[in-house]
Amino acid sequence: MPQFQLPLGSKMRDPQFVFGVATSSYQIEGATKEGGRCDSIWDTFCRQPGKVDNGDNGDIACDHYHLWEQDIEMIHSLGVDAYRLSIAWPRILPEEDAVNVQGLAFYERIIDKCHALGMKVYVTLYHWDLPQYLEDRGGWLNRETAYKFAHYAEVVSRYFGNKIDVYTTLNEPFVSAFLGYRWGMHAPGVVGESEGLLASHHLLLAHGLAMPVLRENAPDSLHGIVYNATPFYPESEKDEGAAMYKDAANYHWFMDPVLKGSYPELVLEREYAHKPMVLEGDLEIISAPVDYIGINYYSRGVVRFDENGDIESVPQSESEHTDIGWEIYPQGLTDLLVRIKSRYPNLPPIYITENGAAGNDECIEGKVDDEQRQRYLQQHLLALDKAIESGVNVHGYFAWSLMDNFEWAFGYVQRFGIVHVDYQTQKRTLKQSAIAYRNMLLARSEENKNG
Ligand code: IFM
Repeated sequence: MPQFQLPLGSKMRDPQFVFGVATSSYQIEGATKEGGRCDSIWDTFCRQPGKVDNGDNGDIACDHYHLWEQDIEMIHSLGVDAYRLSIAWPRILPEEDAVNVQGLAFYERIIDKCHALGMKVYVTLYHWDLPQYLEDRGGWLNRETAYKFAHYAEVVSRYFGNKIDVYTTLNEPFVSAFLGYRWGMHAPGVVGESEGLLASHHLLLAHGLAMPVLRENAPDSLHGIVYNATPFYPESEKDEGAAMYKDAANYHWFMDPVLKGSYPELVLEREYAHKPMVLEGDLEIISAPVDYIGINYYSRGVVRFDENGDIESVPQSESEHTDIGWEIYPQGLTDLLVRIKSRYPNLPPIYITENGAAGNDECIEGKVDDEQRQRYLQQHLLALDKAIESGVNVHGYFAWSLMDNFEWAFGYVQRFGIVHVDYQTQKRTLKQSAIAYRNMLLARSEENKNG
Protein backbone atom coordinates (compact mmCIF):
# COMPACT_ATOMS: atom_id res chain seq x y z
CA MET A 1 0.00 0.00 0.00
CA PRO A 2 1.58 3.34 -0.98
CA GLN A 3 1.95 5.80 1.88
CA PHE A 4 3.93 9.00 2.36
CA GLN A 5 6.16 8.96 5.42
CA LEU A 6 6.55 11.90 7.76
CA PRO A 7 9.54 11.76 10.10
CA LEU A 8 8.89 10.74 13.72
CA GLY A 9 8.31 13.83 15.83
CA SER A 10 7.51 15.97 12.77
CA LYS A 11 5.19 18.89 13.55
CA MET A 12 3.27 17.87 10.45
CA ARG A 13 2.06 14.82 12.38
CA ASP A 14 0.26 17.07 14.88
CA PRO A 15 -3.51 17.34 14.44
CA GLN A 16 -3.30 21.16 14.23
CA PHE A 17 -1.22 20.97 11.04
CA VAL A 18 -3.70 21.32 8.16
CA PHE A 19 -3.53 18.99 5.17
CA GLY A 20 -5.71 19.70 2.19
CA VAL A 21 -6.21 19.66 -1.55
CA ALA A 22 -6.69 22.68 -3.82
CA THR A 23 -8.54 23.65 -7.00
CA SER A 24 -9.74 26.83 -8.70
CA SER A 25 -13.06 27.83 -10.26
CA TYR A 26 -12.23 28.22 -13.95
CA GLN A 27 -10.04 25.13 -13.95
CA ILE A 28 -12.75 22.71 -12.74
CA GLU A 29 -16.27 24.15 -12.83
CA GLY A 30 -17.33 24.23 -16.47
CA ALA A 31 -20.95 25.43 -16.90
CA THR A 32 -19.64 28.75 -18.12
CA LYS A 33 -23.06 29.70 -19.48
CA GLU A 34 -25.10 28.47 -16.50
CA GLY A 35 -26.24 29.88 -13.20
CA GLY A 36 -26.24 33.48 -14.38
CA ARG A 37 -22.45 33.64 -14.88
CA CYS A 38 -20.97 36.19 -17.29
CA ASP A 39 -17.85 35.71 -19.40
CA SER A 40 -14.45 35.98 -17.77
CA ILE A 41 -11.23 37.03 -19.48
CA TRP A 42 -10.38 33.33 -19.78
CA ASP A 43 -13.53 32.57 -21.80
CA THR A 44 -12.55 35.32 -24.21
CA PHE A 45 -8.89 34.32 -24.32
CA CYS A 46 -9.70 30.67 -25.05
CA ARG A 47 -11.76 31.73 -28.06
CA GLN A 48 -8.71 33.33 -29.67
CA PRO A 49 -7.01 30.83 -32.00
CA GLY A 50 -3.55 29.71 -30.88
CA LYS A 51 -3.75 30.96 -27.31
CA VAL A 52 -4.46 27.62 -25.62
CA ASP A 53 -3.06 24.23 -26.64
CA ASN A 54 -5.52 22.20 -28.75
CA GLY A 55 -7.97 25.11 -28.67
CA ASP A 56 -9.12 23.83 -25.24
CA ASN A 57 -11.35 25.91 -22.97
CA GLY A 58 -13.10 25.76 -19.60
CA ASP A 59 -16.65 25.32 -20.96
CA ILE A 60 -16.98 21.86 -19.44
CA ALA A 61 -13.67 21.30 -17.62
CA CYS A 62 -14.35 18.73 -14.83
CA ASP A 63 -18.05 19.57 -14.84
CA HIS A 64 -17.68 20.27 -11.14
CA TYR A 65 -20.60 22.70 -11.33
CA HIS A 66 -22.83 19.63 -11.66
CA LEU A 67 -20.66 17.02 -9.94
CA TRP A 68 -19.70 19.13 -6.93
CA GLU A 69 -21.42 16.90 -4.39
CA GLN A 70 -19.65 13.70 -5.38
CA ASP A 71 -16.40 15.70 -5.63
CA ILE A 72 -16.72 16.98 -2.07
CA GLU A 73 -17.45 13.45 -0.87
CA MET A 74 -14.36 12.26 -2.72
CA ILE A 75 -12.27 14.98 -1.05
CA HIS A 76 -13.60 13.86 2.31
CA SER A 77 -12.70 10.25 1.52
CA LEU A 78 -9.06 11.35 1.26
CA GLY A 79 -9.11 12.25 4.96
CA VAL A 80 -8.00 15.86 4.46
CA ASP A 81 -8.68 18.61 6.98
CA ALA A 82 -9.48 21.31 4.45
CA TYR A 83 -10.45 22.09 0.89
CA ARG A 84 -9.02 25.13 -0.91
CA LEU A 85 -11.23 26.42 -3.72
CA SER A 86 -11.84 29.70 -5.47
CA ILE A 87 -14.99 31.69 -6.15
CA ALA A 88 -15.65 32.86 -9.70
CA TRP A 89 -16.18 36.63 -9.62
CA PRO A 90 -18.27 36.36 -12.86
CA ARG A 91 -20.74 34.09 -11.03
CA ILE A 92 -21.22 36.57 -8.18
CA LEU A 93 -21.32 39.87 -10.08
CA PRO A 94 -22.24 39.03 -13.68
CA GLU A 95 -23.16 42.66 -14.08
CA GLU A 96 -21.47 45.43 -12.27
CA ASP A 97 -24.02 46.10 -9.55
CA ALA A 98 -26.28 43.08 -9.78
CA VAL A 99 -25.47 40.40 -7.22
CA ASN A 100 -26.31 36.95 -8.55
CA VAL A 101 -27.81 34.92 -5.71
CA GLN A 102 -27.54 31.71 -7.76
CA GLY A 103 -23.77 32.13 -7.72
CA LEU A 104 -23.64 32.68 -3.97
CA ALA A 105 -25.95 29.69 -3.43
CA PHE A 106 -23.70 27.41 -5.50
CA TYR A 107 -20.70 28.11 -3.27
CA GLU A 108 -22.82 27.99 -0.13
CA ARG A 109 -23.86 24.41 -0.93
CA ILE A 110 -20.20 23.46 -1.32
CA ILE A 111 -19.14 25.20 1.88
CA ASP A 112 -22.01 23.68 3.88
CA LYS A 113 -21.22 20.22 2.59
CA CYS A 114 -17.54 20.59 3.51
CA HIS A 115 -18.48 21.72 7.00
CA ALA A 116 -21.01 18.92 7.40
CA LEU A 117 -18.19 16.49 6.62
CA GLY A 118 -15.86 18.18 9.10
CA MET A 119 -13.60 19.96 6.59
CA LYS A 120 -12.58 23.61 6.72
CA VAL A 121 -12.82 25.80 3.62
CA TYR A 122 -10.06 28.04 2.32
CA VAL A 123 -11.57 30.36 -0.27
CA THR A 124 -9.67 32.43 -2.80
CA LEU A 125 -11.57 35.40 -4.15
CA TYR A 126 -9.47 35.90 -7.27
CA HIS A 127 -7.85 33.01 -9.12
CA TRP A 128 -7.56 34.83 -12.46
CA ASP A 129 -11.14 34.84 -13.78
CA LEU A 130 -11.76 38.57 -14.07
CA PRO A 131 -15.23 39.46 -15.44
CA GLN A 132 -14.81 40.41 -19.10
CA TYR A 133 -16.83 43.64 -18.64
CA LEU A 134 -14.05 44.89 -16.34
CA GLU A 135 -11.36 43.97 -18.86
CA ASP A 136 -13.32 45.96 -21.43
CA ARG A 137 -12.57 48.97 -19.25
CA GLY A 138 -8.85 48.20 -18.96
CA GLY A 139 -8.86 45.30 -16.49
CA TRP A 140 -5.95 45.41 -14.06
CA LEU A 141 -4.42 48.34 -15.97
CA ASN A 142 -7.29 50.43 -14.68
CA ARG A 143 -6.92 51.49 -11.05
CA GLU A 144 -10.73 51.34 -10.73
CA THR A 145 -10.56 47.53 -10.92
CA ALA A 146 -8.96 47.48 -7.47
CA TYR A 147 -12.04 49.25 -6.07
CA LYS A 148 -14.32 46.87 -7.97
CA PHE A 149 -12.48 44.00 -6.31
CA ALA A 150 -13.04 45.51 -2.87
CA HIS A 151 -16.75 45.71 -3.69
CA TYR A 152 -16.77 42.06 -4.78
CA ALA A 153 -14.97 41.13 -1.53
CA GLU A 154 -17.66 43.05 0.35
CA VAL A 155 -20.46 41.14 -1.39
CA VAL A 156 -18.89 37.73 -0.72
CA SER A 157 -17.83 38.38 2.86
CA ARG A 158 -21.10 40.08 3.82
CA TYR A 159 -22.93 36.97 2.61
CA PHE A 160 -20.62 34.31 4.04
CA GLY A 161 -19.00 36.11 6.98
CA ASN A 162 -17.16 33.71 9.29
CA LYS A 163 -18.59 30.73 7.42
CA ILE A 164 -15.51 30.87 5.19
CA ASP A 165 -12.75 29.73 7.51
CA VAL A 166 -9.87 31.26 5.61
CA TYR A 167 -10.11 33.97 2.97
CA THR A 168 -7.45 34.60 0.34
CA THR A 169 -7.67 37.82 -1.62
CA LEU A 170 -5.48 36.91 -4.61
CA ASN A 171 -3.85 33.78 -5.92
CA GLU A 172 -0.41 34.43 -7.45
CA PRO A 173 -0.54 38.13 -8.40
CA PHE A 174 2.78 37.52 -10.23
CA VAL A 175 0.98 35.32 -12.73
CA SER A 176 -2.06 37.59 -13.13
CA ALA A 177 0.15 40.61 -13.69
CA PHE A 178 3.13 39.27 -15.62
CA LEU A 179 1.72 36.36 -17.62
CA GLY A 180 -1.49 38.31 -18.25
CA TYR A 181 -0.26 41.88 -18.84
CA ARG A 182 3.48 41.66 -19.55
CA TRP A 183 4.32 38.54 -21.50
CA GLY A 184 0.80 37.84 -22.79
CA MET A 185 0.67 34.06 -22.52
CA HIS A 186 -2.31 34.22 -20.14
CA ALA A 187 -5.56 36.13 -20.37
CA PRO A 188 -6.05 38.87 -21.33
CA GLY A 189 -2.87 38.46 -23.42
CA VAL A 190 -1.39 41.96 -23.07
CA VAL A 191 2.33 42.42 -23.83
CA GLY A 192 4.29 45.33 -22.37
CA GLU A 193 6.88 46.07 -19.66
CA SER A 194 5.08 48.96 -17.97
CA GLU A 195 1.73 47.21 -18.21
CA GLY A 196 2.88 44.20 -16.16
CA LEU A 197 4.22 46.38 -13.36
CA LEU A 198 1.16 48.62 -13.37
CA ALA A 199 -1.17 45.62 -13.21
CA SER A 200 0.84 44.24 -10.30
CA HIS A 201 0.41 47.47 -8.34
CA HIS A 202 -3.35 47.52 -8.96
CA LEU A 203 -3.63 43.88 -7.91
CA LEU A 204 -1.79 44.61 -4.67
CA LEU A 205 -3.95 47.65 -4.12
CA ALA A 206 -7.02 45.45 -4.62
CA HIS A 207 -5.69 43.12 -1.95
CA GLY A 208 -5.07 46.02 0.45
CA LEU A 209 -8.48 47.59 -0.13
CA ALA A 210 -10.21 44.27 0.49
CA MET A 211 -8.44 43.49 3.78
CA PRO A 212 -10.42 45.83 6.10
CA VAL A 213 -13.65 44.81 4.38
CA LEU A 214 -12.95 41.15 5.03
CA ARG A 215 -11.96 41.80 8.63
CA GLU A 216 -15.13 43.77 9.24
CA ASN A 217 -17.44 41.14 7.73
CA ALA A 218 -15.60 38.03 8.89
CA PRO A 219 -13.81 38.93 12.11
CA ASP A 220 -13.22 35.32 13.16
CA SER A 221 -11.83 34.11 9.84
CA LEU A 222 -8.21 34.31 8.74
CA HIS A 223 -7.27 36.69 5.93
CA GLY A 224 -4.25 36.68 3.67
CA ILE A 225 -2.77 36.41 0.19
CA VAL A 226 -1.19 33.59 -1.81
CA TYR A 227 2.08 33.92 -3.74
CA ASN A 228 3.86 31.72 -6.23
CA ALA A 229 7.54 31.86 -5.41
CA THR A 230 10.53 30.42 -7.22
CA PRO A 231 13.91 30.57 -5.46
CA PHE A 232 16.76 31.42 -7.83
CA TYR A 233 20.32 30.07 -7.69
CA PRO A 234 23.43 31.43 -9.39
CA GLU A 235 25.22 29.17 -11.85
CA SER A 236 28.50 30.28 -10.27
CA GLU A 237 29.74 32.83 -7.74
CA LYS A 238 29.94 35.60 -10.34
CA ASP A 239 26.19 35.20 -10.98
CA GLU A 240 25.05 35.80 -7.42
CA GLY A 241 23.71 39.24 -8.33
CA ALA A 242 21.62 37.66 -11.09
CA ALA A 243 19.97 35.24 -8.67
CA MET A 244 19.38 38.01 -6.14
CA TYR A 245 17.70 40.12 -8.77
CA LYS A 246 15.48 37.27 -9.92
CA ASP A 247 14.33 36.61 -6.32
CA ALA A 248 13.48 40.29 -6.06
CA ALA A 249 11.60 40.43 -9.37
CA ASN A 250 9.83 37.12 -8.84
CA TYR A 251 8.53 37.33 -5.30
CA HIS A 252 9.97 40.24 -3.29
CA TRP A 253 8.15 42.54 -5.72
CA PHE A 254 4.84 41.14 -4.50
CA MET A 255 5.72 40.34 -0.87
CA ASP A 256 7.64 43.47 0.15
CA PRO A 257 4.73 45.90 -0.33
CA VAL A 258 2.48 43.68 1.82
CA LEU A 259 5.02 42.68 4.47
CA LYS A 260 7.31 45.73 4.50
CA GLY A 261 5.26 48.55 2.97
CA SER A 262 7.73 49.24 0.14
CA TYR A 263 8.77 47.95 -3.28
CA PRO A 264 12.25 46.36 -3.54
CA GLU A 265 14.90 48.89 -4.59
CA LEU A 266 16.66 46.38 -6.84
CA VAL A 267 13.62 46.16 -9.10
CA LEU A 268 12.72 49.84 -8.91
CA GLU A 269 16.24 50.72 -10.08
CA ARG A 270 16.37 48.27 -12.95
CA GLU A 271 12.78 48.92 -14.05
CA TYR A 272 13.03 52.68 -13.55
CA ALA A 273 11.47 53.46 -16.91
CA HIS A 274 8.51 51.16 -16.23
CA LYS A 275 7.81 52.00 -12.59
CA PRO A 276 4.09 51.90 -11.81
CA MET A 277 2.24 54.97 -10.64
CA VAL A 278 2.03 54.61 -6.85
CA LEU A 279 -0.17 57.22 -5.20
CA GLU A 280 0.44 58.56 -1.74
CA GLY A 281 -1.15 56.25 0.79
CA ASP A 282 -1.21 53.18 -1.51
CA LEU A 283 1.56 51.38 0.34
CA GLU A 284 -0.14 51.95 3.71
CA ILE A 285 -3.28 50.36 2.28
CA ILE A 286 -1.34 47.45 0.78
CA SER A 287 0.64 46.73 3.95
CA ALA A 288 -2.39 46.15 6.20
CA PRO A 289 -1.44 43.22 8.47
CA VAL A 290 -2.26 39.74 7.14
CA ASP A 291 -2.94 36.64 9.25
CA TYR A 292 -0.94 34.35 6.98
CA ILE A 293 0.69 34.15 3.59
CA GLY A 294 0.26 31.22 1.23
CA ILE A 295 3.19 29.95 -0.81
CA ASN A 296 2.78 27.92 -3.99
CA TYR A 297 5.99 26.06 -4.73
CA TYR A 298 6.78 23.93 -7.79
CA SER A 299 10.41 24.37 -8.83
CA ARG A 300 13.54 26.55 -8.77
CA GLY A 301 15.45 28.60 -11.34
CA VAL A 302 19.18 28.73 -12.09
CA VAL A 303 20.52 31.90 -13.73
CA ARG A 304 23.69 33.61 -14.93
CA PHE A 305 24.75 36.88 -16.54
CA ASP A 306 25.32 36.66 -20.27
CA GLU A 307 28.06 38.60 -22.05
CA ASN A 308 25.85 41.72 -22.21
CA GLY A 309 25.13 41.66 -18.49
CA ASP A 310 21.58 40.42 -19.08
CA ILE A 311 20.23 37.61 -16.95
CA GLU A 312 19.57 34.28 -18.62
CA SER A 313 18.18 30.96 -17.40
CA VAL A 314 20.50 27.99 -17.25
CA PRO A 315 18.66 24.78 -18.18
CA GLN A 316 19.33 21.91 -15.78
CA SER A 317 19.38 19.12 -18.33
CA GLU A 318 20.94 16.62 -15.92
CA SER A 319 18.04 16.94 -13.47
CA GLU A 320 14.70 15.17 -13.52
CA HIS A 321 11.78 17.24 -14.83
CA THR A 322 8.01 16.81 -14.72
CA ASP A 323 5.93 16.62 -17.88
CA ILE A 324 5.42 20.36 -18.03
CA GLY A 325 9.21 20.81 -18.13
CA TRP A 326 9.78 22.00 -14.54
CA GLU A 327 12.85 20.73 -12.71
CA ILE A 328 12.15 18.62 -9.63
CA TYR A 329 14.06 20.35 -6.85
CA PRO A 330 12.65 19.70 -3.35
CA GLN A 331 15.55 21.45 -1.59
CA GLY A 332 14.25 24.63 -3.22
CA LEU A 333 11.20 24.51 -0.96
CA THR A 334 13.36 24.38 2.17
CA ASP A 335 15.64 27.13 0.87
CA LEU A 336 12.76 29.34 -0.21
CA LEU A 337 11.05 29.20 3.17
CA VAL A 338 14.30 29.89 5.00
CA ARG A 339 15.01 32.86 2.70
CA ILE A 340 11.52 34.27 3.26
CA LYS A 341 11.83 33.89 7.02
CA SER A 342 15.10 35.75 7.07
CA ARG A 343 13.84 38.58 4.84
CA TYR A 344 10.66 39.38 6.77
CA PRO A 345 11.11 39.81 10.53
CA ASN A 346 7.35 40.04 11.19
CA LEU A 347 6.45 37.13 8.99
CA PRO A 348 2.96 35.74 9.71
CA PRO A 349 2.36 31.95 9.60
CA ILE A 350 2.77 30.31 6.21
CA TYR A 351 0.60 27.78 4.43
CA ILE A 352 1.93 25.85 1.47
CA THR A 353 -1.18 26.45 -0.57
CA GLU A 354 -0.01 24.55 -3.67
CA ASN A 355 2.60 21.96 -4.47
CA GLY A 356 2.42 19.27 -7.10
CA ALA A 357 3.60 17.75 -10.35
CA ALA A 358 2.24 17.44 -13.89
CA GLY A 359 2.31 14.02 -15.46
CA ASN A 360 1.02 12.42 -18.60
CA ASP A 361 -1.00 9.95 -16.51
CA GLU A 362 -3.05 7.15 -17.96
CA CYS A 363 -5.72 5.13 -16.27
CA ILE A 364 -5.09 1.48 -17.11
CA GLU A 365 -7.66 -1.02 -15.88
CA GLY A 366 -8.76 1.32 -13.15
CA LYS A 367 -5.24 2.07 -11.88
CA VAL A 368 -3.13 5.19 -12.35
CA ASP A 369 0.46 4.55 -11.44
CA ASP A 370 1.85 8.07 -11.07
CA GLU A 371 5.21 7.02 -9.67
CA GLN A 372 6.95 10.33 -10.36
CA ARG A 373 4.24 12.36 -8.60
CA GLN A 374 4.39 10.06 -5.57
CA ARG A 375 8.13 10.63 -5.31
CA TYR A 376 7.67 14.35 -5.91
CA LEU A 377 5.12 14.75 -3.13
CA GLN A 378 7.03 12.56 -0.67
CA GLN A 379 10.26 14.51 -1.26
CA HIS A 380 8.54 17.86 -0.90
CA LEU A 381 6.84 16.85 2.34
CA LEU A 382 10.29 15.96 3.71
CA ALA A 383 11.72 19.26 2.43
CA LEU A 384 8.90 21.11 4.15
CA ASP A 385 9.57 19.25 7.36
CA LYS A 386 13.22 20.37 7.14
CA ALA A 387 12.13 24.01 6.87
CA ILE A 388 9.79 23.63 9.84
CA GLU A 389 12.59 21.98 11.85
CA SER A 390 14.79 24.95 11.10
CA GLY A 391 12.21 27.29 12.60
CA VAL A 392 9.88 28.35 9.78
CA ASN A 393 6.32 28.64 11.07
CA VAL A 394 4.23 26.60 8.61
CA HIS A 395 0.62 25.74 9.47
CA GLY A 396 -0.51 23.64 6.56
CA TYR A 397 0.06 21.99 3.18
CA PHE A 398 -2.28 21.66 0.18
CA ALA A 399 -1.61 19.35 -2.74
CA TRP A 400 -2.16 20.84 -6.20
CA SER A 401 -4.41 19.64 -7.43
CA LEU A 402 -7.32 17.58 -6.24
CA MET A 403 -7.97 16.41 -9.79
CA ASP A 404 -6.73 16.86 -13.35
CA ASN A 405 -8.14 20.09 -14.75
CA PHE A 406 -7.78 22.93 -17.24
CA GLU A 407 -4.11 23.89 -16.98
CA TRP A 408 -4.48 27.37 -18.48
CA ALA A 409 -2.48 27.87 -21.71
CA PHE A 410 -1.59 24.14 -21.66
CA GLY A 411 -5.26 23.12 -21.81
CA TYR A 412 -6.00 19.59 -20.64
CA VAL A 413 -2.72 17.98 -21.68
CA GLN A 414 -0.92 18.65 -18.44
CA ARG A 415 -2.43 16.63 -15.59
CA PHE A 416 -1.71 17.94 -12.10
CA GLY A 417 -4.39 15.95 -10.24
CA ILE A 418 -3.86 13.35 -7.58
CA VAL A 419 -7.19 12.14 -8.96
CA HIS A 420 -7.43 11.22 -12.64
CA VAL A 421 -10.26 12.68 -14.71
CA ASP A 422 -11.49 10.97 -17.86
CA TYR A 423 -12.76 14.01 -19.76
CA GLN A 424 -15.00 11.87 -21.99
CA THR A 425 -16.97 10.30 -19.14
CA GLN A 426 -16.05 12.62 -16.22
CA LYS A 427 -15.07 9.51 -14.26
CA ARG A 428 -12.72 10.23 -11.37
CA THR A 429 -10.09 7.63 -10.37
CA LEU A 430 -7.77 8.01 -7.41
CA LYS A 431 -4.18 7.87 -8.61
CA GLN A 432 -1.60 6.05 -6.49
CA SER A 433 -0.49 9.46 -5.15
CA ALA A 434 -4.00 10.13 -3.82
CA ILE A 435 -3.99 6.71 -2.17
CA ALA A 436 -0.57 7.41 -0.61
CA TYR A 437 -1.80 10.81 0.64
CA ARG A 438 -4.96 9.25 2.07
CA ASN A 439 -3.01 6.46 3.77
CA MET A 440 -0.64 8.95 5.36
CA LEU A 441 -3.57 11.01 6.66
CA LEU A 442 -5.34 7.92 7.97
CA ALA A 443 -2.19 6.81 9.79
CA ARG A 444 -1.76 10.30 11.25
CA SER A 445 -5.31 10.42 12.47
CA GLU A 446 -5.00 6.93 14.10
CA GLU A 447 -1.77 8.01 15.76
CA ASN A 448 -3.39 11.19 17.10
CA LYS A 449 -6.44 9.26 18.36
CA ASN A 450 -4.21 6.91 20.30
CA GLY A 451 -2.35 9.89 21.78
O1 IFM B 1 -2.71 25.21 -12.21
C1 IFM B 1 -1.94 26.23 -11.65
C2 IFM B 1 -2.74 26.99 -10.61
O2 IFM B 1 -3.90 27.53 -11.15
C3 IFM B 1 -1.92 28.11 -10.02
N1 IFM B 1 -0.63 27.65 -9.59
C4 IFM B 1 0.14 26.82 -10.46
C5 IFM B 1 -0.69 25.68 -10.98
C6 IFM B 1 0.13 24.79 -11.92
O3 IFM B 1 0.56 25.54 -13.02
